[in-house]
Amino acid sequence: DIEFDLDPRFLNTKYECLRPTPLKPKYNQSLVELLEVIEHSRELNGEERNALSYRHAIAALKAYPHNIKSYAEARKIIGVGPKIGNHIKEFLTTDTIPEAEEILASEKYQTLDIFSRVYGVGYKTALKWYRKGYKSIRECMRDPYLTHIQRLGLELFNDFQKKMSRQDIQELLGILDTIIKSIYSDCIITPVGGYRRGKEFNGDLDVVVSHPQEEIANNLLKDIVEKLMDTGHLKHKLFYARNKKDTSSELLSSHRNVMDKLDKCFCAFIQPSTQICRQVDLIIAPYSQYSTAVLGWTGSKQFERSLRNYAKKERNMTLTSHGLFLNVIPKRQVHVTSEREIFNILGIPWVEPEMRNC
Ligand code: 8DG
Ligand code: MN
Ligand code: MN
Repeated sequence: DIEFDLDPRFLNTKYECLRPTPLKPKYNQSLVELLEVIEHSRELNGEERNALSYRHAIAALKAYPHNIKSYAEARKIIGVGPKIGNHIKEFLTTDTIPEAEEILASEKYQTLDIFSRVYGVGYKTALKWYRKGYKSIRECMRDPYLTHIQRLGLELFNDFQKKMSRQDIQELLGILDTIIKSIYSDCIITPVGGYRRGKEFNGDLDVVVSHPQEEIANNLLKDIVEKLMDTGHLKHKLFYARNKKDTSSELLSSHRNVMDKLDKCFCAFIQPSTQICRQVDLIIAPYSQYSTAVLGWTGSKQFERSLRNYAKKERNMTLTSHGLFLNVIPKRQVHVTSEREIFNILGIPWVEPEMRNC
């Protein structure tokens, strides 16, 4: 057995939020890439539980401080069980993982992978189209039973596939800043999602917008969307939801993995310099929910999941985009005003957004 001294945070946790995970792992990159293929294929087959165990192992390997050298070493990592351990063993001897190679070569995987990239299409629709024998986006477009949003997703597919550089994002942010502040100059506009985590190329732009005055924040989504339509930037509303501003009951409902109840509009937005249609996700947060909304929409999805699980299982608290709550009867809200405060209350060492890439 090889000697290694490791920060226990890298090994002894199933909570990704307890350790920093960089965007580009220094070690185990090709192993991670192969495991990601298997993980994605499980997702496309609707095997969410199985996909999740791959995601835990992948996250641990991304944060691991050197290349894995043996099966025994791999198995010491929480989240690496016998199955994934064996894949790692295969990788150590053959430099690849046969199952990942098979998946990559399979026509079913290649097709489902493409279909599932269409906005609004999950694995079920992708599988349905595959079973109808469709091989390309063009063939899907001839399906007679498309919903409005599926048709839109297919039409926007080419544009949405084009990744945005940080400069593209900055262009969009500049436009949003000007337009939103022309409505209310005191709006607070915070880019979140992959851009905030430092990603070089982004599939969309996620932005949380708030305003110190509650009444203004309540109607902000409608005001912004109208203005973006007037200026011609907003081409299509992909998803639009405004929620009743009733009191605590909605705030306290905290179904796992269900969309939060913040006002939001997912927009197809024309980027002036390229005329490419970009996805911009606008999220409106009341001022009192601003810090939890920013934390909740910064991601990564796996980081968010582990934060919520940690809050629940280790602290008897509920963390959502709406706030932090103590799970006592009746539920009690813990008022927070910054991300750092949330980490402090949860007793989690501060993790920079750039290190939340699990
Ligand atoms: P990408 O766009 O560059 O591909 O990466 P990303 O920015 O990490 O992914 P994203 O799909 O745009 O999602 C950004 C974050 O938003 C993600 O980490 C989790 C969060 N998020 C959703 N949907 C929902 C939701 O319904 N509720 C909450 N609370 N958060 C959500 O994507
Ligand atoms: Mn995003
Ligand atoms: Mn998004």
